[in-house]
Amino acid sequence: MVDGEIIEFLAYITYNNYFGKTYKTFLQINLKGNFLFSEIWQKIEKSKNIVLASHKNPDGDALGSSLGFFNVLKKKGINAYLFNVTKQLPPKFDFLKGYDKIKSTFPKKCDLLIAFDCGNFDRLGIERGEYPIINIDHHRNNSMFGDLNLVDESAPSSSAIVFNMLKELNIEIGKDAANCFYAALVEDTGFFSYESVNKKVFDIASSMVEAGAEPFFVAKNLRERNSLGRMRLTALFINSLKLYKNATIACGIVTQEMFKKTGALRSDAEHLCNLARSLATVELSILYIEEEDGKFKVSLRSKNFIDVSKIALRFNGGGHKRSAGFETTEKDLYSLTKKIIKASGIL
Ligand SMILES: [Mn+2]
Repeated sequence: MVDGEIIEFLAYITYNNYFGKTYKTFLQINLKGNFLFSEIWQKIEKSKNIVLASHKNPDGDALGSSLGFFNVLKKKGINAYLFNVTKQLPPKFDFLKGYDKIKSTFPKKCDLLIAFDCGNFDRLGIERGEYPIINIDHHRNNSMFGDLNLVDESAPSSSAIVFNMLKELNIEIGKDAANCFYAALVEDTGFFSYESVNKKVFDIASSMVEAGAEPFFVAKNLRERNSLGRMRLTALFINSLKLYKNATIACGIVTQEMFKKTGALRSDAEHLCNLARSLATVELSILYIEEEDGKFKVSLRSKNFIDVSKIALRFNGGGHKRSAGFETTEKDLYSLTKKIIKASGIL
């Protein structure tokens, strides 16, 4: 072999990452020793029409990780297109720089798609095109739909993975991006209250603040700007709650009619499943949201021991141990609830 010659081959790679577990990915390794991070960055530098995409009905992590990355690229003079299929984005995140640039139409030109916080390709809400895909995510059972998959289910947020990669690559982050990454982190950890929170999470939060993130600015914007519609929707949801199995299971619904009645937005329903779980006796919380097309989005939350990602997987969904979900065309919610309870193992 000639010195410096690059031999590329496809391999299944695992190696230790920041959070102590392993990345599993198919990627091309070359004998010069460039691994996933630099592989990703090289692809970005070679591409002309980069699309940054996140899952439909995006949460703070989906928006924060993609917007943060957008701001970093912008600082580097690299232009990217922000895409999310959802027409009405949650206004809660409108303080994040670049929010107003997110488009719900897929651009005509794309030679690289980067998916953020997306457990499988379907959640992007688009048809698969000819372009290569980089998949950056932390969901359990990620389907590894990318050509490069930076997937770490032990990471507290997708933004933590992105932030860590940028630090490793010595790329300047800046205040705007740091605020996006930090907002994503606090949203996905329930402001540092979930099971996933450990010293490393605080370390990464601290290093985001070092990079310019402003905790008070982010908290104020995320927590002190609720609409009256959201509060009224919460009231209707609480009235819909039913408890089963000695009040260890809570089940509630949000219908299209309830959205209309209260003027609440789709994103105003996102907190309700956690709210039902907060009842002292509840281990499993189930939330049905009726979508505009008549389908139901089913959200699942557990408190101590049920792995809801496994339940969601049975219904072709996914998520995390304590937070997961799926979509269904089933109209008989009573029998669906029975099936979920059966799958949960609480008898
Ligand atoms: Mn996430």
